[in-house]
Amino acid sequence: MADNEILNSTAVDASNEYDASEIQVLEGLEAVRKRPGMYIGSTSESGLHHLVYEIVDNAIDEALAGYCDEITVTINPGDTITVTDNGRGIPVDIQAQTGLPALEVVYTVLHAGGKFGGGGYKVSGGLHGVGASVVNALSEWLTVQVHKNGEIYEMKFSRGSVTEKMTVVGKTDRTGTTVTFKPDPEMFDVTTYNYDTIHTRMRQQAFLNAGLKISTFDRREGREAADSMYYEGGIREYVTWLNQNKTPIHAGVIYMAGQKDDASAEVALQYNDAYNEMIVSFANDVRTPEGGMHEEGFKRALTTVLNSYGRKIKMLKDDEKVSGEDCREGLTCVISVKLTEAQFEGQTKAKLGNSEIRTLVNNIVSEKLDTFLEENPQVGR
Ligand code: 1YM
Repeated sequence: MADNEILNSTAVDASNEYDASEIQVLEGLEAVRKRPGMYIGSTSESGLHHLVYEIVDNAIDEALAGYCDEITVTINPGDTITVTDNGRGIPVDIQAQTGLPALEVVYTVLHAGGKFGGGGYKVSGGLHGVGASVVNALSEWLTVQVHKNGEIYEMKFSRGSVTEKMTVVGKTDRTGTTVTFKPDPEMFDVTTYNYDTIHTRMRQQAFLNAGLKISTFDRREGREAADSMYYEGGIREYVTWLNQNKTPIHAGVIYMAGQKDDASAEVALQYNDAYNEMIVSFANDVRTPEGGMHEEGFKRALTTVLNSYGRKIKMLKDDEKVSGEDCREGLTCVISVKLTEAQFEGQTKAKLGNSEIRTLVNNIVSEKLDTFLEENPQVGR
């Protein structure tokens, strides 16, 4: 067959919508396997762990939507991973556009997460935020079980392709999603998971999502471990935990929160008797080690409020000014903001660029910290 005939025959197939979407799916996931680093950052240990976080992010989104309060992450023998949640379960109904179960679309179409199925949007999300289909493309095999409508639905994949269509495999009286996958050794330099890395990350996610219980398990022989993280107080408890080996100079953690339009922000802080400052900031549950607008808004408000309070209680003379740095001496602070269109900037995307967040955090801290100092004068002195 001449080249143009191949092109023509493809064109004929493409006139059939189902075939056309199937070709796009395969091309999409093939692109992931060709350049995995573009989707998960790297194919080293960090990329391997990123697979877990992508699946967990979907469960956390379900928690943020208010339908899930328990997530488990298990390293199984053979370094496969199981993630479960007790949310609504990924939709299993047939999508009009594709004629396929939504579950299949979520796991086979690049960037499918959350754009359909009821106007939801992805709030949590890793640096690359690419979702379930990328994990699927980079897994030797992957199985999803959905508990929904009283039935257990199951579907299986290998390297992104469907190996078993969705079927009902049993009855259930609960709802939720369970995903088990084996990272493809053809794709990764290492395939051994580090329990501490996963445990640490999940503890951080539990601190950032108050009231969400996340449990981690290591079921590999000789390395058995189990941990359960649940923080009613969210980032307040994060600050207490960060200060555990320090000496706080006031009782209790100061907590401030607020929201405007689609964005929300919360700040927790406590001073200790050390000299260094520790500000740990997040946007959509993603760490922003280089700070950005949320940290700028916080620092500006903290300096302004402490200076005006100092003048008010005559600790400072009218012409005296305490520098921003001095205001942050001994400070331990966690800032967490959630917004729809986070702009991560800088070479390593480690900085939040949305300027409306600077205003939001500045307003919250200006207003609430001032009120706090008025009500707790002993803390200010
Ligand atoms: C262990 C991994 O993926 N949980 C999960 C995912 C979804 C839902 C619930 C869900 C979302 C929506 C409606 C909605 C997803 N659904 C989709 C899509 N856990 C895990 N739990 N009903 C259920 O967003 O409206 C993508 S992820 F797109 F199909 F809706």
